[in-house]
Amino acid sequence: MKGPTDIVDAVLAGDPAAVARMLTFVERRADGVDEALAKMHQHTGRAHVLGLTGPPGSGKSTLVSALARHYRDTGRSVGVLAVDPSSVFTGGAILGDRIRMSELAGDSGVFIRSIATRGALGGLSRACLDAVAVLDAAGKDIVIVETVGVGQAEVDVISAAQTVAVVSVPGLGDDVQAIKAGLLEIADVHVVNKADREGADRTVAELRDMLRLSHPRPGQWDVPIRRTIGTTGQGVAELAAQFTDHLAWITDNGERERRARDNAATRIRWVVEQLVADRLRPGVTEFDHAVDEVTARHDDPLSAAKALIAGLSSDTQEDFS
Ligand SMILES: Nc1nc2c(ncn2[C@@H]2O[C@H](COP(=O)(O)OP(=O)(O)O)[C@@H](O)[C@H]2O)c(=O)[nH]1
Ligand SMILES: [Mg+2]
Repeated sequence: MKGPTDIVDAVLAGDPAAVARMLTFVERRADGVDEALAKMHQHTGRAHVLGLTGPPGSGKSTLVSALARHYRDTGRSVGVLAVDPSSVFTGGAILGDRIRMSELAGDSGVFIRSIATRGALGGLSRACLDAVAVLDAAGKDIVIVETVGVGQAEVDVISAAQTVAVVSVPGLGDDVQAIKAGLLEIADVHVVNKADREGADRTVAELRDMLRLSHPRPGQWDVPIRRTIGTTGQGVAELAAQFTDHLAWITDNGERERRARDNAATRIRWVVEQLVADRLRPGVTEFDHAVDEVTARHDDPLSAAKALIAGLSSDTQEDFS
């Protein structure tokens, strides 16, 4: 049975079966997955990572399919990650997404995967960031992450994207849903999907008012509002062009570098926490000794922890050999 490090070369070569397996390893946090990610790291940072978020039913999956088709038509390879917590309750959403996206399934230039929020060991955000890294390393030009815009984990996930699109639809009540959900701050591009429906003008106007209130300071990105019809693909090429403009803008003004640094910091902290937790746990001689000392009041938890961490520095090296 091949482990994560055995299939790194195949992933880097873009082999879809290897990519699928690596993503399963990532989801399960299989042994060796951090070593595999370490090997792939230098091959990442090339993809344009798009985050697409908005309420359930707003047409995100439909838009993702239309975007994927557009990118394929213009010769670019695409990876899609659908993070859909609603599947926890209905069991149906992921299946629905799969069927809708299966029209692209015969194309090896498109790789589509759902990440089950309940199955992701080690946290959803980590599984998702690592999965993005795998698709990036596999040579996908564009990686699209679809999430329902609820909860901190989803916001964390989407913040890892270089360009975040927030999808709204007309006629879901008086207020634009994105405003209610607190998604306004994270939008680089607003999408009003289902523009074929009544009320699209009003939704655009409401968003425009909101954006005017938070009007950009000089030198800030001016968040555009795009109308789309996901089912026909209308407006999708223009939306993709907007994403490209945004990437160019963040590249020029240093924001891309800043997001990359945030991302690197998050990943390092995850691994640091894990390495420490793995080495300092019951069953490890030094740790058990510290437990004895603290229990007997010969030592206190803070001093014991500091001593244990100080003792680590000499021998953590072996983990990376
Ligand atoms: N009328 C109309 N329906 C759309 C449009 N985009 C998507 N839909 C429909 O909206 C429903 C929900 O779409 P889906 O992509 O699953 O939404 P998601 O939950 O945000 O991923 C589906 O029945 C789509 O066919 C659109 O632009 N106009
Ligand atoms: Mg969906």
